[in-house]
Amino acid sequence: MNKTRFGCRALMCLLLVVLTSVAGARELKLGLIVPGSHAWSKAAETFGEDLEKQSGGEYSVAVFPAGQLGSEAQMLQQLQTGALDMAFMTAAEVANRVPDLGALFAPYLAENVMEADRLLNGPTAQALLEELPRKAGVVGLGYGVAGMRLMLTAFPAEDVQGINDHKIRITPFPPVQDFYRLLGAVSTPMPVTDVYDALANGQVDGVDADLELVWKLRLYERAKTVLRSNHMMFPVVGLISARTWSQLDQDDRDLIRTLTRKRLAELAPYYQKSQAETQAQIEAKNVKVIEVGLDFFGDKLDQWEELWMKKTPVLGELRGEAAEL
Ligand code: 3HB
Repeated sequence: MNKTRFGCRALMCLLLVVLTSVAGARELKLGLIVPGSHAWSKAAETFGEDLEKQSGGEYSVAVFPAGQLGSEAQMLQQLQTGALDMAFMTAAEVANRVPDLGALFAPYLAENVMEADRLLNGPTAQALLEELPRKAGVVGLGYGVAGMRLMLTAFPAEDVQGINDHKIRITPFPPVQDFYRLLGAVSTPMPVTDVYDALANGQVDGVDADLELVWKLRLYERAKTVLRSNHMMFPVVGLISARTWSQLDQDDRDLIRTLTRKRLAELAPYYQKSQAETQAQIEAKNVKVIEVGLDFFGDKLDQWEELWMKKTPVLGELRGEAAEL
C-alpha cells in the first residue's frame, strides 16, 4: 500500500469512528422544579457528568432546573409522552398519581434526614416505586431527600393556634393540604418557583418549606420567624420516562439506575452536614429560629394519622419500619 492510500484509509477510519460516536451519542433531557443552586440540581449535574464519563460518551445529560420545562405536573406529562427523558421530582407531585406515596409525608415518620433516607431505602418505600410505570408511565430509579420541613412565618407564631386563619403556602398535594386544614390555616398551594413573590405581595404570610429554600430563595427577606419543626420528610424521586426506558438495553438501564441512586443517596448526608450552617446563615439575617417538636401540634397529629390510616395501608407498614430504625 502506498503512503497516500494508507493515509486515506486512516482518515476514513477516523471519520467512521467520529460519525458512529456522534450518531450513537444520546442526550437525555432532565428537568427539575428547583433552582440551579439547589442540591437536587447539583445532584442532577453530577449524575450527568458521571453518565457521560462512564458510558464513554454514549450518553450526555442536559439539565433544565427552575421549572424551565414547566410545572412538575407538566413535566410528568412530558415524561409520559417521552418528550422529557428524566426528572428529579418531588415525591409530592408523584403522589398526585400514586396516592400511597402520600404516606411518606406522615408527620414525624422520620426524625431526621438520615432516618428518612433509611426508610426510603426500606422495603415499603421501594415497593412503591414498582407502581410508577403502571400508574404514572414513568420508572422510579430511586429516592433522595430534601431538608426536613419547617414553617416560615411573616407573623409571630408562638403556638399552633397562632397559625389559625393564616394563608400558608403549601406544596400542592393532599397530605400537606390535610395537615394545614387540620391546623386551621388557609392553605395556598403553589410551586416553589412562585413562593418568593407570593410572600412579597402578601398572597401568603407563611410558607411550608425547608432551610435550603429559606436561604437559597432569600425567603428570609420577607418573613422573620422559622418554626423549625422538622415535621415531615420531603423525598425526591429520580424518574425516567417509561418510553425512554423501553429503548435502553439492560446494561444502560443498570448504569443509569446505579448512577442516579448514587447521587440521590448523597443528599441525606449533605443536608445532615450543612443544616446547622444554613440555619446560622438565616439567623444572621435577623430571622428568629424557634425549635418546636411534636407537642407544638397538640392533637392535630392524631387527627392526621386517623385520616391517613383510612386512606392507605402503606402508612401502617411505614410506621412499623420506622419503629425499627
Ligand atoms: C417545595 O417546598 O415544594 C420543595 C422544596 C424543596 C425541593 C422541591 C420542592 O427543597
